[in-house]
Amino acid sequence: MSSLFPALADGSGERVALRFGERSLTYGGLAGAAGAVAARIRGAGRVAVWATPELETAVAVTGALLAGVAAVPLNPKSGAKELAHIVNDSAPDLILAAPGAELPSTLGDLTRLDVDASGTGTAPEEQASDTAPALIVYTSGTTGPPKGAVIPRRALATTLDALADAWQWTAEDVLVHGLPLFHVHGLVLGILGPLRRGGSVRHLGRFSTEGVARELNGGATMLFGVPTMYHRIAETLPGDPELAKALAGARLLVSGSAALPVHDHERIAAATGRRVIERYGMTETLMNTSVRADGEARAGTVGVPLPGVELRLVEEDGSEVADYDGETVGEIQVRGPNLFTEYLNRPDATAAAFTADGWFRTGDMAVREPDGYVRIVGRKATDLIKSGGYKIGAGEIENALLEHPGVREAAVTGEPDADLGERIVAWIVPVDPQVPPTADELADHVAARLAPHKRPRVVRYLDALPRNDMGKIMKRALVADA
Ligand code: MCA
Ligand code: AMP
Repeated sequence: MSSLFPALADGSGERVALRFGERSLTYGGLAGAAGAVAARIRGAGRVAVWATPELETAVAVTGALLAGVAAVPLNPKSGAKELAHIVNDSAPDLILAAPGAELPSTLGDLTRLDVDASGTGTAPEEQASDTAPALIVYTSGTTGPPKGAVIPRRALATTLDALADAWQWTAEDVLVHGLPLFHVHGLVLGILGPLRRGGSVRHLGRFSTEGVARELNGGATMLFGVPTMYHRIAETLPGDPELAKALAGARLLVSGSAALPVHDHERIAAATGRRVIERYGMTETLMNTSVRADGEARAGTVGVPLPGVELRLVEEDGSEVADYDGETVGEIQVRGPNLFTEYLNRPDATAAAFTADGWFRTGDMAVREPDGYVRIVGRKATDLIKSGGYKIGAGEIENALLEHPGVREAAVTGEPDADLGERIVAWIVPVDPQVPPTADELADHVAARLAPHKRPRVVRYLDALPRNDMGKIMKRALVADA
């Protein structure tokens, strides 16, 4: 296939490609460092990447893509149980990490390769086919452990080019963000996006409104974030003229991974004169729709299908919603070159995710406005929680809680949270009601097993969980009781 990164090809670019804090790499430097990684891993089946928010993560993934080797980004805060599952399931040959990064014993004797950001290899010509796996990104479902979505090279190229069209994204753009690098948003859009355009990215290491203000006032042109980040910006704006000036001067402010509440849209517009635009995507589909840079930025919608993406709304009985009336709700189904190919080692789950004629069932419910704008109104599964932009399955948290010796029964729900969108609530029937495990103890327990963002933020204690005649937990009754 054609190259994913044309700007790396001549190996001599002086333009800055990546900046993480004080450290940066030009296109020439990145070609050398990623080329050295590619030479070391060529022929490997798969590589894991210890995806800390550092230069080395970007170099490692770029090197793997140059070599045509699939990369599995790992959350460096993953707990033992989640990490063991991902490593067993994806069976990488090697793990790439920044020198000095401490790797947990859960990784066993997996061979480690330290990434040298000052490496001096040569970017090889990319030879992998369009359908070859590029990334395997783990994503939660309603039950069971996370599944590895196999994302082909074709999907990366088409989604990034469709976004370039929608956002008039060019080599002149300098992106700023503080997103984690083990999910599609931060890694594919936030790192591979600028590299495919031949532009620049400045990563904040960790999100802060100060960092956003500094970089946008210092030449950055675009900001990507999850709604929690924009909510924190909206909260900070009234007392922070530097931040208001920074946002007012940006070319494009983009939110995604969850719905940005209209209230935050309006507060940001009022303080800066600028409208945040939303795009809608999924790990399995990459990006499906967006408000276009040359379109009307309408709060509460995710815009129109991106070039190459077929999108339809489907009713419960399988019939297609024909109306563009802003009212008739259907499940969003999508088809196109932006889709993943399969869930790794899960033919059952892959088959269930697609209709017989090849449409992917997103599980998101939406309506279409008369002019084609898509408005997401909810989600089919109540057991999926979106907190801080992370998708979290209630089932995996319940399983982890049940492994605590003080827990007899557990149910997990999401409830509205102004900052996180939804917060995770654990409903616990303790083994001993006199000495129930504390909320902190349960949060630590889940964080150590799964990941800190999956920890319950609230714990409520009950004598028994409400169940129907079949013994199934009635979660709606739990929420109503709160
Ligand atoms: C707290 N911490 C703990 C515990 N409690 N660690 C261990 N045990 C505990 N009990 C630590 C955390 O690890 C973290 O560490 C710190 O305390 C703060 O944690 P938390 O409160 O969770 O963080 P936050 O500041 O509230 O995070 C908000 C955030 C974050 C920055 C917005 O939620 C975030 O980065 N979200 C982005 C999610 C995302 O990228 N989603 C994309 C997937 P430390 O201090 O070391 O950090 S969706 C996607 O890709 C699709 C395609 C799409 O459409 O985009
Ligand atoms: P993930 O599986 O973590 O990739 O998250 C994908 C899910 O995030 C989608 O199925 C949607 O439910 C949600 N999502 C992403 N972007 C948006 C958006 N702009 N508005 C509402 N929901 C979104």
